[in-house]
Amino acid sequence: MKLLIGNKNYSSWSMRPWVMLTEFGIPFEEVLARFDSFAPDSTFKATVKALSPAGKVPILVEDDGFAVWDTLAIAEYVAEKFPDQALWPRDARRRARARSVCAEMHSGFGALRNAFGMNIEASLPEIGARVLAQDAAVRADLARMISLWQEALAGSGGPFLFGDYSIADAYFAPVVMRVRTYALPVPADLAAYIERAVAAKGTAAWIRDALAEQEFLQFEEPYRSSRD
Ligand SMILES: N[C@@H](CCC(=O)N[C@@H](CS)C(=O)NCC(=O)O)C(=O)O
Repeated sequence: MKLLIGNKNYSSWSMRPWVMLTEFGIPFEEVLARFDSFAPDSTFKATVKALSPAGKVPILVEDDGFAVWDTLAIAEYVAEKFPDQALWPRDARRRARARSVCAEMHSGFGALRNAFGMNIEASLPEIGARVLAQDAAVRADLARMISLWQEALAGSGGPFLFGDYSIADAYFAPVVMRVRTYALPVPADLAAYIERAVAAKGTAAWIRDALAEQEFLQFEEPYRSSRD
């Protein structure tokens, strides 16, 4: 299997399946479709559209060329392909909840995602404070995120959202990155989860690679004109 991804510092959607596959030790070959731009004539679009008409990363490609795109579809496909691995929680109700929060993440949190693009290398606490002070929709998204995490952890007893590491933790890994970059305030009881999430094998490996990229992409950087 190949996984087509974007730049690790910036590509939050790519991060999810990469972290999931790595965390569960599922072998795959990583293929980088570097972000030059998202314009129709960009190299990125040409590379990606050759595999999926949707034109976005991530894309999972089987050895015979069969492609699956869109993060949730990839997660479900891999979970079905490797049934011996508990990618989703084994318990039916926990699994349903894990799917609920992944779907909520997939289609929601637009204000938070727009205001705080993933940017693993950057440290922008002043932007975090300013946007939160000015934007009620972002505050509401953050409040919902906090209660979602707290409820999941209280229900499962941890150490991850639904007990053992699952797709849900991979799904929220890019949000954990944003909490760090923008120093978003989270209650003390979530700090330990964030530490565990950052230290988890897949996420730690992604962060290491993201920091090694050393690439500044202006079109992904609303708040900076260079790396500091
Ligand atoms: N719903 C898609 C979203 C994927 C997505 O938006 N990926 C971004 C990179 S993080 C992308 O390829 N953007 C290109 C574009 O918007 O043209 C998924 O879950 O995979």
